[in-house]
Amino acid sequence: MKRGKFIVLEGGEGAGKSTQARRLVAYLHGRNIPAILTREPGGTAGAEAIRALLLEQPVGHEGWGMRAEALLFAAARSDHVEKVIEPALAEGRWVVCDRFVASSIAYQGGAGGLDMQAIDDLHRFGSNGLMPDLTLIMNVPPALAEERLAKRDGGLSDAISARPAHYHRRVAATFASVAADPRHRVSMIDGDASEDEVFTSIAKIIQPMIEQPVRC
Ligand code: T5A
Repeated sequence: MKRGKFIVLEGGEGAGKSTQARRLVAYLHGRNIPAILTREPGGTAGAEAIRALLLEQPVGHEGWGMRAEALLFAAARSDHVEKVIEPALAEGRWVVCDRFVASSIAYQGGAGGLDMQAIDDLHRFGSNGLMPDLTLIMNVPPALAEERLAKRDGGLSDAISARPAHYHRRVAATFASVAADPRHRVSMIDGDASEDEVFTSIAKIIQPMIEQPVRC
């Protein structure tokens, strides 16, 4: 059985990741490529429960410390990789995932101040160091992302997206440095265009992966 491809969409909140991830799976299905759409944190019942712990802000909860936050993301990822991502890849299906380990590097590492080696070590322990075949980092100006999210969510935010602008500037700067790391196999995508135009850029990047024989 040929192993499937693992494609991750990354970037700041409101960059258009979920929109393009859905389109990508539909595009693959249209080419008779078996593919699943999943997300982080989440993708299994347990990881979705951890997502709620991380992102919802119950009254009286003082928030997680950065180390606890990194551990919770890594635990959710471990469950997701073991139960969903690895089995799908092994069965020859492509996996399109909305966020993965680069988000931990950007949010808990670069912006949260944790040691990058610790994030790598958690990933190696929790998820056998699984890396995507391709990471698409979607880049949009912060003001545009805010405008899109205000339109969609009416100003509501979660525990992480509500952090101050300087935190999100560090997230963006760290994503830019992830792009230079060959382990992530990054293509940068300009998200400041219509949904169709953005998807055309993504399809151009994906096309050679479809034409190449899938890695064994
Ligand atoms: N996190 C996550 C960590 O800190 N560490 C980790 O390890 C991980 C995995 C997850 C949060 O957790 C953090 C990061 C996050 O803060 P989430 O729900 O996955 O939360 O993340 P968000 O990025 O907040 O997801 P969003 O759904 O808000 O953003 P998307 O997916 O980038 O944007 P999307 O596609 O939903 O689009 C937003 C709106 O814009 C419109 C859409 O229709 C939608 O209304 N839109 C466009 N409008 C015009 N032109 C385009 N090209 C458009 N594309 C989309």
